[in-house]
Amino acid sequence: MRLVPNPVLPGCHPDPSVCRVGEDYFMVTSTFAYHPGIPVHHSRDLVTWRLIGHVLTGKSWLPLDGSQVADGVWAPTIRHHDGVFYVVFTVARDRQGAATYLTTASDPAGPWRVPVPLEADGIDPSLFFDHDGRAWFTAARDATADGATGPGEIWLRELDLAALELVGPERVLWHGAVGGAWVEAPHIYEHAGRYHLVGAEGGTERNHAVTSATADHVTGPYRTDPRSPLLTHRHLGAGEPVQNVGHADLVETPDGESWALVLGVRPVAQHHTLGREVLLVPAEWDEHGPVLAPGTGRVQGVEPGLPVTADRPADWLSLRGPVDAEIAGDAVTLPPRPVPLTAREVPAFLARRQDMHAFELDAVVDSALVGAHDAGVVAFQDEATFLAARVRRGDGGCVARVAGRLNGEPVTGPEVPVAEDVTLRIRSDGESYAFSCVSGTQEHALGAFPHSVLSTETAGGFTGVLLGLVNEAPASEAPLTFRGVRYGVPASALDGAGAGAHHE
Ligand code: 6LW
Repeated sequence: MRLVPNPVLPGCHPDPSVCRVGEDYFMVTSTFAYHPGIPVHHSRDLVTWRLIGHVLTGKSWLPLDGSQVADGVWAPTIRHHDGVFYVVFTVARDRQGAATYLTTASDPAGPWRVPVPLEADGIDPSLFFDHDGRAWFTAARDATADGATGPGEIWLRELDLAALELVGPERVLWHGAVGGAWVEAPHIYEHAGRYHLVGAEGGTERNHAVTSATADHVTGPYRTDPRSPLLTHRHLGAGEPVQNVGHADLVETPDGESWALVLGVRPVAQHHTLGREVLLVPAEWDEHGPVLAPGTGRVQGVEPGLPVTADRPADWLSLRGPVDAEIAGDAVTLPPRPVPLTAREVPAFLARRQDMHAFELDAVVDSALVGAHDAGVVAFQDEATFLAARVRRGDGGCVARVAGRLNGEPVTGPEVPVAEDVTLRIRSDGESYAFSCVSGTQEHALGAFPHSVLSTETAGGFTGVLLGLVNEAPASEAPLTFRGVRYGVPASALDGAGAGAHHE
C-alpha cells in the first residue's frame, strides 16, 4: 500500500462521507452554522480534492438564525444510486439532532433540490442501497442502555425512494462494541454477501474509535466484530501527531482496492485549532469484515508543517446565512451590519478555514473610510471565543487594537493610532496568534496569545478556527473594502508581538 500524504483535506472538515461514480469520488463534510453548507469535493485519486460546489446554497438554505456555531449542519452522508446523488444530514440544536433532511441532485456540483425533512430521530444519518434496489436509512440516537452517554443506539428504516419517506418498521440494530459513550456515525456496506455496520464510538475527542458489527441480513441481527476498535489512536499517547481518529466511510476503487476516509486532529502541544480534518487510510476486507490500516493500525503520512494550502482557492464562509459580500481578486467588500460576532445572527463576517498551523493573514483598510465601523481581521472559533485586530474611529482619529472574547470574557488590547492605509495582520507559528498592524512603514504589535486559547480543548465546541474579515457597523454606513487580502505562509517572525493585550 502506498503511503498517502495526510491530511487529504486539511482544516475544519469533519465527518467525511464519500461515494464513487466510475473514476470520480465525491466527498461531503459538516458545516455547522456556516454558509454555504456542505461542501462537495471531487477527486480522482482520493488524495487530491477540489471543491466543486455546495449542497446548501442560497436557495435551498435552511435558516440557522439563533444557532450556535457548533450546532447546525452535522455529518452528511453522500451516496449515488441509479444516476441520482443523495445527501442526508442532521440540523442540530443544543448539540443534539433536531431535524433530519434528504436532498438529491443529478450533478454533485449542484444544484441540489430543496431538502425534504425525514421523520427521523438523532444524528449522523446514512443511506445504504442494497443490490435488490431497496434503500435503507440508518442514524444514531440516544440509547437507554446502562451507562450510555450521548447517542448510543443505531436504528434503521426503509427509505421509499419515490416518496422520499421512511416506511416500514423501525429496527434497532446495535448499541456499539466498546460500551458506553457516543455510538454514532453508522454506515452499512455489503461485502461478499454479508452486511457490515461500521460506526464510531467514544465521542469525537481523544477516545474516538471506529467499530463495527456484521449481519447476514441488512435488518440484522448484527453481531459486534470482536476486533473492534478497528481503528483508534486513543491508546497511542499524547506524542502521536494525529489524535481523535474515528468516523469512517469506506469506498472501493475501480480496481477493487478499499480505502477509508476518517476524521482526526493534529494537536500542537495537546491543543488543536484546525478542527477535525480528513485523513485517508488503506483498508481491506477479510472473512470477518473490514480491516483498517492493515499492518500498522494507525493513520500515517502526517508530516509536520504540511500540507501548505496557501495557493488553494478559499471556500469563503459566512455565519448562519449569506452576506452580501463582493469578492474581486484579493479585494473583499463587506456590507455594514450592526451585528457583533457574539450574537447568534448573521454578522458581516466572511472567513476561510485555518488549514495550516503556521500562517499569515493580511488585509488592508483605508482608515479614511472607517467611519462608525469596527472592522478587522479575525481568528474565530465560535461566538464565545474569537480574537480580532480591528480598526475604528476614536476621538482623535483612527486606531487599531485587539478586541475579542475568550470563553465569553472580553479581551481588549491597547490602541495604536493609524493613518491612511493600514494593514491588519494575524500571524501564527502554530503555537501562538500574533496580531499587528502596519501603518506607514512601521509594524506595530497589538497583542499575542498562545494558540491554546483558540483551541477546541480550551474553547469547547468542535469546529476549528476560521480566519477572516468582519465589518461591524450601523447599516447606514458605506460598505468597506478590504484590499490585498492574503492568506499565506508567514514571511518572518514578528518582533515584540507579545506586548499588549490583556483580559478585562
Ligand atoms: C457528528 C458526530 C459527532 O455528527 O460530532 O461526536 C458531530 N460526534 O458524529 C458533529 O461533527
